[in-house]
Amino acid sequence: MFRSKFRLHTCKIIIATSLLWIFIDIVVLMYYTDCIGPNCKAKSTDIDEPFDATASASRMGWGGPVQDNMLQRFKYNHNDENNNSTYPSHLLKHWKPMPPVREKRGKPGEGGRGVTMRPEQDAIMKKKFKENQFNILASDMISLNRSLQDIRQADCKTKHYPTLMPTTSIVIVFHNEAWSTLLRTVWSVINRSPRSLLKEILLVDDASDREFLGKKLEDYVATLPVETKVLRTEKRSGLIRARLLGAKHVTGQVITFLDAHCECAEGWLEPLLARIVLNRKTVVCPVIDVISDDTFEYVTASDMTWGGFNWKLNFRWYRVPQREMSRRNNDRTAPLRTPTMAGGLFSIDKDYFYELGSYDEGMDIWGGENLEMSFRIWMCGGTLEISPCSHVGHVFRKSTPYTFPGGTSHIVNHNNARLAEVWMDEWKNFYYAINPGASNVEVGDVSDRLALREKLKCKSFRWYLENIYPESQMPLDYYYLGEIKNVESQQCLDTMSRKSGEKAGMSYCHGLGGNQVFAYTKRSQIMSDDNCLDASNIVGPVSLIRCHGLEGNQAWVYDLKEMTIKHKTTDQCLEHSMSADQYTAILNECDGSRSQQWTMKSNFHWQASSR
Ligand SMILES: *[C@@H]1O[C@H](CO)[C@@H](O)[C@H](O)[C@H]1NC(C)=O
Ligand SMILES: *[C@@H]1O[C@H](CO)[C@@H](O)[C@H](O)[C@H]1NC(C)=O
Ligand SMILES: *[C@@H]1O[C@H](CO)[C@@H](O)[C@H](O)[C@H]1NC(C)=O
Ligand SMILES: [Mn+2]
Repeated sequence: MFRSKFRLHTCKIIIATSLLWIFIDIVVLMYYTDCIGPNCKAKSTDIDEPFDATASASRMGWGGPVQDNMLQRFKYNHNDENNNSTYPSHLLKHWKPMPPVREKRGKPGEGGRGVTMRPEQDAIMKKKFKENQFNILASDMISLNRSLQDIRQADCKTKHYPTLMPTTSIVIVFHNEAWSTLLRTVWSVINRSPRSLLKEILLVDDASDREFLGKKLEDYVATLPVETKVLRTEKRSGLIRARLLGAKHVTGQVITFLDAHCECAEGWLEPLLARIVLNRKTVVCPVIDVISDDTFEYVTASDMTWGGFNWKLNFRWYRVPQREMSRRNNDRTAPLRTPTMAGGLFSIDKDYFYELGSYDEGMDIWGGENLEMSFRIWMCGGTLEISPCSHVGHVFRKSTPYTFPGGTSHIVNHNNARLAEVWMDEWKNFYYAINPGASNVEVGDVSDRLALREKLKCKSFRWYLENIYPESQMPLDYYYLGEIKNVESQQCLDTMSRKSGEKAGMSYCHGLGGNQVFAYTKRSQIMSDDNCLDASNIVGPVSLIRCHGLEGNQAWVYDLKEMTIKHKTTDQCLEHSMSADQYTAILNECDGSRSQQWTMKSNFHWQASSR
C-alpha cells in the first residue's frame, strides 16, 4: 500500500516535470524559430514606385532604424473592442475556400510566369505599349483564368479564419482599361474568393470611350457566375467620385476596392474579412505584389514594408521598423499596423466607411485621398492594417496613360492642401514649405471636413505622430523650419534636389522654400524631407544622407548666440566654402569667423521653445 502510494507520487512528479520541460521546449522553439521552412527567406522584390495613382517617378524610400524611446512612446491600444464593433450573427455567412486554379501546362503566363514575345512583335508591342503603359500583347496572350503559384508564407496556408464572416462587394473603378487586364481582375476575384462571401462585383466606368467597354462589356459580365454590374459616371469624375458611386450600390456588408489591373492570389480575401469581423473599425489592405508591366510575370513583393509619406505628401513604402515587428512578436504572418495605405486596394466595413466620412468630396480626380483616409482612420479611432497573408498582384505602371482636365500637379496640390488643412495641424507647414506651389492653390471650403473631425472627436496629428508613426519624416518636435542662411555670404543651404549620398549645396536665398527648407529638430537633426545633414569626416564636405534618427554623424547643435551650427561628435563648425568655383557647406575647425555664422529666420514659427 505504502509502496504503491509512493510510486504513484513519484510518477506524478516525473510526469509533472516532463510536462514542464515539454512546455519550456515549446516556448523556446516558438521563440527562436519564427523563421523556418522554404518561404522564410527574405523576399527581395520591392515595389519601387508608389501606387500608380501617383504616377511619378519616385522611388522606394527606406525609413531609418528606430530610437529606443519610440518603443515607450508607443502606447496605442484598441478602444471599444467590444463596443458596437462586431457584427450581429445574421450578417455573417459560412464559407469554404475555393479550390486552387489548376495550371494549364504549356499555356503562356501560367503559374504567374512571364511571357516572352517573339522578336518580330517588338515594333507593334512598343506602339501598343503607349495606349495602356503596359504590354497589352503579353496580357492578351495570357488566360483570363490563369493559374498563379501559392506565394503565401507557409504559416498563412494553415491559418484558421473565423467560420462566419461578412459578405463583401468588390468595387473596381476603371477608365479606358484594356479588356484582358480588366477581366483577368474580375476572373481572379471569382476564382479565388469564397463564393458565399462574394456578394457582387461592381465595375465603375469613369467615362471610358473605348467601344468594347460599352455594350460588349455589359453583355459579357451578364454571363459571369457571380453577379457583376457595370455602373457608369456621366462624365469624367475621377477615382474619388467614381468610388463613391460604386460604394452607393454596394449590397454586401464590406466594400473591397480593387484596381482594374490586378490579380487576386490564393486565399486573398479571407485574411481581410477575418480582421474586419473581429472589429469592424479595421480597414485592411493586402500585400500588393507586382505584375510586370512588360512580361506580366507575377512577382511577390516584400511583406516587410509599410506605408508612409514624405513632406511633399507623397505616399512611400518604407521598411517596417523593429518596433512593429516586436509588437507582432516577430510573427510575419500577423497583421501589420501601417501608418498609411497606398489606397488602391483595401476592404472596409460599409457602414464604417460612411460613419468615417467616406471620401472628401472636395477632392478631385485622385491624389491625396489615400493619406486623407489613412489619417482619418487612425486619428478617429479606427485601425489600418496590412494583412501579410493576403496577396493581390497589381500592374505598376511607370507613368499614367491618361490625361486629366486641369493638369495633374494642380489637382494633386489642391487635394493635398485640403488634407493638410483638415488633418495635419501645424505639420501642414512642412508640406507648404517644401512645396511652395501648393500655398496658393485654391483649397476650397473645408468646413464640412473640419466639422467631421470635430464630430468624430478625432485625435490630433501630434497624437498620430507620437503613437502611430514615430518613424515619420515629419519630426514630432522641432525648433525651426525654414531657410538656413550664412551670415558672410548671405547664401542659403540648398539640397539642390540632390539624392541621399550627395553633397549639400549652397545658393542664392530665394525665400520660396522648396529645396532651401530645413527643419532643425529636437533630435538634433538638420533635415530636409527624408534626408539629413551628415558629416563623416572631421574636415570637408557635408552630405545629405537618409535620416537614421540615431544622432551620430547627423547630430548638430545650433547656438543662437554664437550663430554657429556645431557638429556634435566632432565639435567642428559648419562653414560656407567658396572653394573651387562651387559653393558648398563644409565642416571645419571653429574659428568664430562670419563664414561659420548662420541665421535661422523664417515666417514659420518656432514650434518648441529653444533651449
Ligand atoms: C461605446 O460604449 C460607450 C458606453 O460603454 C458608449 O457611451 C459609446 O457611445 C459607445 N461608442 C460607440 C461608437 O458605440
Ligand atoms: C454602431 O454605431 C453607429 C453610431 O455610433 C451606428 O450608426 C451603427 O449602425 C452601429 N453599427 C452597428 C453594427 O451596430
Ligand atoms: C474560366 O474558368 C471557368 C471555369 O473554371 C469557365 O467557365 C470560364 O469560361 C473560364 N473563362 C475563360 C475566359 O476562360
Ligand atoms: Mn493601378
